[in-house]
Amino acid sequence: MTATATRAADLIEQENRFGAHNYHPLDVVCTKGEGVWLTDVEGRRYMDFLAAYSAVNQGHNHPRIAEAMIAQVRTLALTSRAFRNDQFPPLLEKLCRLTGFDKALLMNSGAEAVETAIKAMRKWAYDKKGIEYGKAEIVVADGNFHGRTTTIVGFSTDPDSTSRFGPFTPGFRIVPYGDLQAVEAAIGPNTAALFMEPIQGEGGVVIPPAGFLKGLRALADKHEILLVLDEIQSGLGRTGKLFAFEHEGIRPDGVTIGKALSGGFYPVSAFLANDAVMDVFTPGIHGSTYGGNPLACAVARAALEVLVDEKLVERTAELGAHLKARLGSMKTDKVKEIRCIGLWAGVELRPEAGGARKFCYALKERGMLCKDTHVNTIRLAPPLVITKEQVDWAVDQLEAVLQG
Ligand code: IF1
Repeated sequence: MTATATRAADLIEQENRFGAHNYHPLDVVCTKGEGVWLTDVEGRRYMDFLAAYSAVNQGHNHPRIAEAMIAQVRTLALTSRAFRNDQFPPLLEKLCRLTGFDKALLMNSGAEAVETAIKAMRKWAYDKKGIEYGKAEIVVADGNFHGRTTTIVGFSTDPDSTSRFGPFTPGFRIVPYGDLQAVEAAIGPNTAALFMEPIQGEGGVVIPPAGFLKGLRALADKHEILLVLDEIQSGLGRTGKLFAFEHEGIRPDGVTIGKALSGGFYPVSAFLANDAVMDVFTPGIHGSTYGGNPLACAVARAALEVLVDEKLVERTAELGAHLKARLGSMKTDKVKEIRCIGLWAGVELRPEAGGARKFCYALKERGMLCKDTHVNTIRLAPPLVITKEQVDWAVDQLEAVLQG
């Protein structure tokens, strides 16, 4: 095996030989991306219906973001926050003006934004709410996915995530997702905050009952605790709104974003909040070497500009309604339930269908890439630049494999 191996089988063997086996990917070796398309090393083209878990909402290798990245990388890539840089302030202002939050704190991966939110919720509880130090509790939902750090997987209910990685961080109360009574029952004198996804992605695009987010807001207000939402996957257009929480006309006290914040070019994440929460952070108590670096900021600014200038949120609302209608009229006896919001769908199959993965393989043969989740669900999440004709083509392929 040499480093110049080109055929897919050689690359897969090389990966298996030298890489940790912490994933089980579909055997498609991608080498090029453009818009909704991925091309593999054998020159086959696929329509990407995963969009890197919503990181490439703007489409693969968007030329405008690529230009911004190349220009910045040739100028200045990293200073660390020990010094200031000229790309950071304009991104902060753009983020705050676009989202309506007072302040932004920049990190890299989604998990780091979530860790930042956890620190903010706890410190707010001690500094502002007067909870006894070390006692703060955060109410979270079962079926959640918030990342892979040891603290975050400690409040996961997915046995794959928690795997034998304990002992875990205390201070989390897990309640059934969508159950407001259970949320209220879990709130006690030491509760700092409610922290959830407004729609659960890994759960298979689980949309909570109508009124759930509104109810969370009301409970947080009643008990004078924070409501913080993880919009790392649901945010920045995926559901046909900039944020999923807008569907219920509420505003959380803080939100985590990541993924599409860089359009897939670079890991950029952020915790956004109002001053009353963000001012718990004082110099030296939190940060990251790469957080807010000039390259990340230039890329994120371009990625946000593309989202706005190409009206991707509005497009998604329109095309999402079309996708939902088309999925709903598929002729197949294999589907148990379809959950769809914006350009995001979980097609849950009946257990008798034999699992979602074989259908993902069949779709790959037809030139469409998507990912199964929780055994029986095919998850659909194309780049938001997809056209109506492409949506139609994709649903035709899905219907065909589900009839087979
Ligand atoms: C993997 C899932 C998606 C997220 C939310 C935080 C993070 C994520 C709501 C952490 C990350 C990813 C990570 C990816 C698979 C993926 C995923 F299936 F596992 F749940 F998208 F659906 N909050 N989601 O969805 O962000 O630290 O990864 O940047 O392979 O682990 P990160």
